Amino acid sequence: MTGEREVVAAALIRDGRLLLAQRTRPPELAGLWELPGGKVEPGETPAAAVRRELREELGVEVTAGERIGADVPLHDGLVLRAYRAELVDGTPQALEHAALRWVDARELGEIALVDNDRGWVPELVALLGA
Ligand code: 523
Repeated sequence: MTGEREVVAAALIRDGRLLLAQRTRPPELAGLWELPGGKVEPGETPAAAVRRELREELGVEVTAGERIGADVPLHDGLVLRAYRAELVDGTPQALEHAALRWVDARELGEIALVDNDRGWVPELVALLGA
């Protein structure tokens, strides 16, 4: 048996704002906003997956920090987990998303997030220092 496979999502915070990325796919998620990330590859640590996904999706170098919020069970034995991330180098660009936005706590409460990421809002608001 293989264990559950993890999907990582990164909470990148700078100057009291959280980076959100607007999905382009699949059609039912297109236009909704998420914490950027993706599937951990076999043999890869979650922290390495955070670094790789943000390099691929945003063109930045980050370090991955502590987990935040609860696990979110997905389809097909996948589990979604959020980690803090710190920007080390570069300016985020929407290389694989429709757009990027840095949101404050109020904007985070109003933007159309993907359902799976909604449960993290209280922890994220606390991190934003609202
Ligand atoms: N989510 C999600 N929230 C969130 C992420 C990064 C991912 O709900 N913040 C879901 C969306 C998909 C699954 O997790 O159901 C995999 O995310 P995806 O598609 O961004 O990961 P990839 O790009 O690694 O997966 P492939 O489609 O296989 O390339």
